[in-house]
Amino acid sequence: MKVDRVLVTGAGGQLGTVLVKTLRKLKGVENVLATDLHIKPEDKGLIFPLDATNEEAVAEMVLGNKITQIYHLAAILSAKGEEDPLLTWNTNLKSLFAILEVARKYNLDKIFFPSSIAVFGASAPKENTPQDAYLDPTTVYGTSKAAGEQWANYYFKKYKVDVRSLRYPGIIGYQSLPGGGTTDYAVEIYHKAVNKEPYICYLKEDTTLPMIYMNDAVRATLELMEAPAEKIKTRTSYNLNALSFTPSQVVESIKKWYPNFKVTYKEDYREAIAQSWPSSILDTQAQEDWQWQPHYLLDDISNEMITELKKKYNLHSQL
Ligand code: VAH
Repeated sequence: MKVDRVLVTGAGGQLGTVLVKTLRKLKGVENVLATDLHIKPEDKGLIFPLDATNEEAVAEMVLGNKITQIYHLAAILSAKGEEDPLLTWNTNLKSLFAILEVARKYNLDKIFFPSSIAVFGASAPKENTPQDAYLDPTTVYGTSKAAGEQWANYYFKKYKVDVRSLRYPGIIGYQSLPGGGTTDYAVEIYHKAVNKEPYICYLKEDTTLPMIYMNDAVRATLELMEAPAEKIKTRTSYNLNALSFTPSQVVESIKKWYPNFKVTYKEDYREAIAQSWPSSILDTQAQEDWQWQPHYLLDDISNEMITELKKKYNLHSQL
């Protein structure tokens, strides 16, 4: 039976950290190659250096390791992306082209390309944003993901490259810190709570955003990628829904564990980005095509985040 050999780019990132561990459990450690542009000291020997914008380097890594699938997570996210728009565009698109060209030239089995709710803008319905809403993103990151979706669809239609994609909401997990996103508050806030420190939230307390717990996000990714090709009817990117909440709602949830948790609100430039995104997402196609169903609600997320972060900070003796 053919063995899947997987390359992950952006493996040191928030999602990559967990996806690599899960893929290794599924496919075998020896069959999952984790790469990133920058290697944290603790990841030396576990994650290998790769500039995903360099097609030659990607091809060498793929051929040298007999790779059959690529999960291309490397990207500059929404908030950080606004600091240097052209770098964001070049990084996000040049790396996607490198991956798509290597997949085409060497006939790889499957490619995963993460998109985001950041592809939506003012023209999309704010509530229950549908799969086929008009895309007018307000950030370079969102623009790069909207363009990337079209290129994924093109490579599927023209070259039969099996590219699959999800429009992730904000991802919340305890295993890794997010970097440069607009939804990062929803992770930072739990770290502050378990350390009994106050938190200054950079979004307004009533700004609703679509979110997903890491375990659901990783399961959705693998369920999409393991689904038979004929079930995948959307080759741009699937809307993915789990839950939506405001900062004040997550504070109320956390207060069930930390009644004295203090949060103040001091909005910054990320509030305008958040305001341009949907409050909730309709993912009918994902439900119909590959039976997507989320599991985690807000209190389930708080329960697991707090339990695991207390262990991470050695606070299990905490009352
Ligand atoms: C960001 N976490 O904030 C990412 C994500 C929907 C948000 O794309 O940029």
